[in-house]
Amino acid sequence: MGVLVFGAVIVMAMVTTVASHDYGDALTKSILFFEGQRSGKLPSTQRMTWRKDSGLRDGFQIGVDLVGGYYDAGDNVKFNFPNGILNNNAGMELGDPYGDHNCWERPEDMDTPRIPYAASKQFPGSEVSAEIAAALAASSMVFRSRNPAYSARLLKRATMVDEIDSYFDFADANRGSYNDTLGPWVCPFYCDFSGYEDELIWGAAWLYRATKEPKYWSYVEQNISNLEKNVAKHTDRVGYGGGSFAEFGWDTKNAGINILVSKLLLSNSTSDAGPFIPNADKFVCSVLPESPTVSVSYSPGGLLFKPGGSNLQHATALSFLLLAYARYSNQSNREIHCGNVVATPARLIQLARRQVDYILGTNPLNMSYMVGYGNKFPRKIHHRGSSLPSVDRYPARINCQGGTPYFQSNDPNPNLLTGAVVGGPDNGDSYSDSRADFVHSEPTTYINAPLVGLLAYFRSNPPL
Ligand SMILES: *[C@@H]1O[C@H](CO)[C@@H](O)[C@H](O)[C@H]1NC(C)=O
Ligand SMILES: *[C@@H]1O[C@H](CO)[C@@H](O)[C@H](O)[C@H]1NC(C)=O
Ligand SMILES: *[C@@H]1O[C@H](CO)[C@@H](O)[C@H](O)[C@H]1NC(C)=O
Ligand SMILES: *[C@@H]1O[C@H](CO)[C@@H](O)[C@H](O)[C@H]1NC(C)=O
Ligand SMILES: CC(=O)N[C@H]1CO[C@H](CO)[C@@H](O)[C@@H]1O
Repeated sequence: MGVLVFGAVIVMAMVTTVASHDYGDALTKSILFFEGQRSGKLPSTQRMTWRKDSGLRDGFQIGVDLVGGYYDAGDNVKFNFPNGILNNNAGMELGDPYGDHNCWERPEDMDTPRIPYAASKQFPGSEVSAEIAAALAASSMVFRSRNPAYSARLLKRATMVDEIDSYFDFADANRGSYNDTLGPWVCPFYCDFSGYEDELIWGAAWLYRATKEPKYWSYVEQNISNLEKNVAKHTDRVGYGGGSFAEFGWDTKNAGINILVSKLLLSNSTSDAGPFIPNADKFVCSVLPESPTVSVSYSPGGLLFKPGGSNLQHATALSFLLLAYARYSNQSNREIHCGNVVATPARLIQLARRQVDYILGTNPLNMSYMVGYGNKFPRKIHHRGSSLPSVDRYPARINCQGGTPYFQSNDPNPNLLTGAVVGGPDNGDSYSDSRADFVHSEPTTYINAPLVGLLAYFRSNPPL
């Protein structure tokens, strides 16, 4: 009897594991990850306690306080383009990426030059400034009901900043790419291949949603056709069969713009769809596996693949858009047609959930790609802080080259960067768990960011 009950419990547990994931647990962890990426003075509420204060003099050499913000990935540079996170002024990047990448050092010990790069009239960086405006506008909406004062402050920063009139106006008035301004300081790290025009429209679209000011809507409407004329420029220098409408990530915003604007148009039957809804539909058809115009690929185990490094950034970012568009389409009762194939909102949500489940362990290796979720997950992630002993355990400084033995070690990382999602498996569903293989083993803020949104949805809308 005892054995039977025990057996039944095991079978039930197995069924539960296969059928669904603990999205709430994964959501909590996906947010916790960002605490491990924090730079500057850590708050007293810091839960990832193996991390300590770092970069406490960032910006001081130019007399500006640039302390704080986030490290974008497994290194100690604050690249602001993929993060879109405000420090002060129009900070574009902080750190010397070459010096930093040549060292394997804890952020708490780093001693490579902390060079600040800020956008100005002479040194434009429209994509970074416009991305910051978009991030501020979107965040102001998130905090509007819970913390109206903070929300108002965020919006004010997007639309009105110190000596700069507004991040958006500054980006638009001083047009130029940070790619040209900073050259080798951002390329090959975060080269902007798609230009800054998409970020200007993206910034205007978010500002329109946050403020409802007609000038931002005019900006979107008047410039979108130029944007769509540009043939897809390639992310990470890798050729790709999709069009501009199929691109979405830290560089190219096109699909995000179309879906964001579609939400406004779908809820307003009097307005003209313009190029937005048709292009949003084309995006869906480029992702749906059964679509005749699919341009992404899928591994045998079902994971979405697109050219370019850190593949899970594509799986999370595109799934997030599919989910958002499915919900807008459902609210307005429409289906998407890809040739003869009909994409219902339910099908798009199912596809997005399939990607999330794959990441959490429903895959041929039964491996979760989120550190600390499930019992089989990456142990040797490409992340300096996670792989070196913590300051608590080893208070003495570990210098630039002093970290090399830890990088080369076959031991698992001593510090769990809980919630970090790595670049992921190869397109044959294999994963080597190698610290040196950064394309697959490095976590990044832009893999996790869209995943937070997906997990929040699946946490409150579990599968039937
Ligand atoms: C950014 O710089 C890289 C390297 O010089 C170049 O290949 C790329 O085309 C540039 N992007 C744009 C939009 O000009
Ligand atoms: C709906 O669209 C029309 C035409 O574009 C516009 O004048 C109107 O303000 C929109 N209504 C809402 C509620 O957004
Ligand atoms: C789709 O819309 C229906 C009717 O408005 C609603 O009941 C349902 O919850 C929606 N489904 C999703 C997945 O949003
Ligand atoms: C993954 O889990 C399934 C179901 O429990 C099992 O049949 C399979 O052998 C496992 N695969 C690996 C590689 O562990
Ligand atoms: C980046 C860009 O081309 N912006 C244009 C958007 O539309 C306005 C109004 O037509 C133009 O003044 C901008 O130059």
